[in-house]
Amino acid sequence: MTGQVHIERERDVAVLVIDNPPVNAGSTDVRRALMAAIATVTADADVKGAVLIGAGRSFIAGSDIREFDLPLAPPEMPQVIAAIEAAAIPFVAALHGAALGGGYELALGCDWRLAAPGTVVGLPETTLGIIPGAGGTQKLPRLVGRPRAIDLIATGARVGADEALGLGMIDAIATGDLRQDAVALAARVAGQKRRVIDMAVPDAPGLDEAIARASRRARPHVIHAIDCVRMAGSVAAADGLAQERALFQTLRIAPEARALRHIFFAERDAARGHPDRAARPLPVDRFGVIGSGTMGAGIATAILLAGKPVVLIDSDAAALDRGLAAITAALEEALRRGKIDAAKAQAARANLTTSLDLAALSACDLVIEAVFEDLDIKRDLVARLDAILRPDAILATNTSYLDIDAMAAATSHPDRVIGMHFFSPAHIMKLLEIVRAGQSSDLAMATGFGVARMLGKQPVEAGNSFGFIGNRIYAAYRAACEFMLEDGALPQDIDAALQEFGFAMGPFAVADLSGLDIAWRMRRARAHLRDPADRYVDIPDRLCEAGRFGRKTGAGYYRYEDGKPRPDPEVEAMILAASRDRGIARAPLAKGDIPWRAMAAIVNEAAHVLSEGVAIRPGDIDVVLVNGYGFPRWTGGPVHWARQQDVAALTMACARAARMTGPGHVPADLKVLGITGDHRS
Ligand code: 3H9
Repeated sequence: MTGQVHIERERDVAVLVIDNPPVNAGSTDVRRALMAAIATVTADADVKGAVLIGAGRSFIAGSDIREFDLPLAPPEMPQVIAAIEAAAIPFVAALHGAALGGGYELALGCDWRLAAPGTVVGLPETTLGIIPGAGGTQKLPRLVGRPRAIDLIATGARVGADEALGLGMIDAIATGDLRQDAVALAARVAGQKRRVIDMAVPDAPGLDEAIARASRRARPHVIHAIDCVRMAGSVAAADGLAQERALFQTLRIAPEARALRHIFFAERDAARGHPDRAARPLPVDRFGVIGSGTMGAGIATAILLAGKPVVLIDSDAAALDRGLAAITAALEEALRRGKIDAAKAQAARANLTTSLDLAALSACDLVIEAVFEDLDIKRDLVARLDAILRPDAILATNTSYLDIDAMAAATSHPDRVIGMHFFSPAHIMKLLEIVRAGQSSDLAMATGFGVARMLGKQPVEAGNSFGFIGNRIYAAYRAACEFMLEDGALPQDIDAALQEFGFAMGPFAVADLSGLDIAWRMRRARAHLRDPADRYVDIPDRLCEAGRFGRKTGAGYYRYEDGKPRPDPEVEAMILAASRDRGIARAPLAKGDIPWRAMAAIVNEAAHVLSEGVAIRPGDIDVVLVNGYGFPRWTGGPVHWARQQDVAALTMACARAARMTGPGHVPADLKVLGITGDHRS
């Protein structure tokens, strides 16, 4: 044994077992141990071949990205790979679990690649703001051609074993025991070397198209990755490898890669929920969903796609039929896109039961209600479920805003009530806020997190506050954008500036897409709760009064022609009138002011959300905004972004954002978010 690599012998084949739980990340210690083990086996004249294999659940999930903020200690991965390539004996990479990034590059340094069924291989570095740094951009094109290599590297695709075999990324899939098959292969090819780096880059059609596809809206590091792949085969191999490595080293410590690493770890932290929670999730096999509208049908689809049975309930037969049609269409789409195979699609359809009668939920382990967003309707439903659900069943509400304590008070098991706030379309969007109401038990919360994992969602724990984490912060952001409308900007100015900042869409394009009428209805229902001293922008009300509900009516903040948004002079006139009626002298906003004001509102609200305990970690806020609200991932989320700004300027902007909202709004203490000025990179 050499540190984290054990050497075992199977006759004249040496098996190097990499053992660095949980995922065998390629840390400095692993690289050192590998280097020493390679030296040992290559110095042993009795060893005719070697197998590299991972202990535990993976081959190597990639380089240890926790080490990426610091200078990398020797030996670096390219040196380890060079030692394998220089060896006289063949090396077989025996892959299982994940062989990603540096792990797959290590496999590309071996002479043969054998994978267990279910292995995932690929070069996901671009998702972390970097490019492959140990030969990936130079070797993958030699196996799959440059166009396909560009597609795979630019998207960071994780490729299943069958597809990888078809593409040539691996040589074979093990039919028996992976280790034994790999040892047999190494013995069979004793004396042969087959270095990928020595192979020619095959001519493959479609290079220009692949470059165009991958370059669309690409971040700068992706463009670097494309350039490296283009270089493969057209420069000497050593030069290609050296250029790739130099770029990797520069990108690794750049702000964007740091931000993406932050969000990588924040997502994993968030998925744990409250750190003090000891309860283990209850097993959930039978699900019920009440309400077959857009959300209910989407949630039912998500459950079916995870291979679990669902009972879908609606009190209205026509609505139930519509829900069923939506689910059938979503499953067909998943089949068409290759997300499931025909057998899984058929099993999913067979797993769906519909009923008009709540009594059909009596055997369910978890029931998610997604009925109309009205507290009285929900309370009445919850009360009726008391007599139907098993006393140990968990009841989750998919409300976006309503008070879950008020709902839980209608049942005799309030400890079993939690919020599960899905995002639309629920079978596609990854974010899932798991909401802890006043009496939610640890068991119910742990079960909510367990279910989120089962559904492949990104869970984040939230407290029971109006709008939870995401909608509450988004409301502050939208309000700040509406203030800017009144102060001098037009929807298209604000949308363009925020898109340029990195948002997937501007707030007014988003509002048009989701429909202005829903928020209008809610504003009217809650009008009595509004502080009359708060600044209230009535432009959205004016739009709704004019029948402009957004895309679905062909007009909202924009006019839609052939589905495309166009600035509308009628809207401009309404906005000018609104400013005039409030006595506001409009003045154009500087371009940089728009994102700055919007971000100050977000950061201020985020700090309130954290100090009130609605979010339990600053990083959870980043995870919510990035996964549910189109916030640019490459900034690391609003909190990480805020930590890179000038503290005094941001503090002033946040105070101004609070002041502008109304006298009842106070500037938050940004220190709770860790905004101290020490994080700037
Ligand atoms: C790279 O390789 C660059 C090279 O080109 C450079 C060459 C020199 N580092 O996700 P999970 C931790 S860049 C450090 O919950 P799953 C993770 O934080 C890398 N830690 O499990 C968690 O820790 P904790 C390219 C890592 O089963 C634990 O492992 N590779 C790394 O749901 C379990 O993770 C990638 O981008 C890492 N690389 O998913 C792959 N990976 O328990 C990144 C994981 O303390 N990893 N951890 O919270 C993944 O995609 C998933 O972790 C994986 C397992 C699919 C492997």
